[in-house]
Amino acid sequence: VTISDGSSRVTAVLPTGESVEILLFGATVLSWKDASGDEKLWLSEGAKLDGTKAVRGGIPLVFPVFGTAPDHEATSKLPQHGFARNSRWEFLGKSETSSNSVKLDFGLSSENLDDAARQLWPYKFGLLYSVTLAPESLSTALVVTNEGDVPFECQTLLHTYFKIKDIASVQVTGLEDSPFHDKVDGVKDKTQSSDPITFSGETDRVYTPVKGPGHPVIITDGGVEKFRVVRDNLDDVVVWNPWVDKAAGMGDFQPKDGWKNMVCVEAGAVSSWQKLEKGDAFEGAQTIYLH
Ligand code: TA6
Repeated sequence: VTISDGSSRVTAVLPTGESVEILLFGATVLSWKDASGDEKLWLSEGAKLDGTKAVRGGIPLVFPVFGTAPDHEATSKLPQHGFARNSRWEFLGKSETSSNSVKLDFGLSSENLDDAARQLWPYKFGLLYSVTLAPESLSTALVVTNEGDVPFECQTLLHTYFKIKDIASVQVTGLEDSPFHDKVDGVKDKTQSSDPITFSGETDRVYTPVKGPGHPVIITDGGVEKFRVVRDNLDDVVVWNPWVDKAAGMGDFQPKDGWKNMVCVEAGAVSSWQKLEKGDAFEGAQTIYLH
């Protein structure tokens, strides 16, 4: 395994050719390629990679709040999706889990936060984010610890942008019969039918899958299975495609018809608040298996 630890990015390449690239800003996975060099994640051509804005694409990290929470006092002043994706993380090093897989660790603590963010959310915390690359899978895991004396509540989510050929022929299965909050029309208590999810317009749904985190959520493209997402301790799955108008409205979303080539399936703990007492830890993870 070769690691190149640059000033702003870390890249790992397995002996069999698979690779992953992480931007220290936001500990954002920018790229994940299979052995043949085929890119698995969607990254906007307009994504800011200079730290001026959260990355549009790859796997941005959402913490300590999903979206905005105006009625949740402690996080009501935070920017959308919190500050983890907008902060500079430290590369803590690698551990080779085998001769042909590697785990890269990244850290962010309240000491690393800029004053503005610390003012908006004055809790002492530690985040440890691990990215594990193996020949047929990519895992990302976040451990949140309360390092202060004051309890806090948080939400966390792995905002994965999957690269697909054509959204019109994509199906997502594994969420059948599950309750969801539809953020497009605001209806909070819908239930998915026994059919797969298909896409014919803006889609923005927070599911709590009835079969639990161990049951795979599968993304097929043109009838071919491309990705299988298995979760650990992340009880919710957000499914998002901005479609034409919302893509047009995001300055960093390029090309403008790129919505046809991406789908977000996001593992998270966002439908309620995780309360961490002094010294408590919360861990949530996803493993994405290829084909
Ligand atoms: O995960 C879906 C979502 O919450 C959408 O509502 C949309 O806002 C998306 O995240 C992107 O949010 P961002 O702040 O990155 O533009």
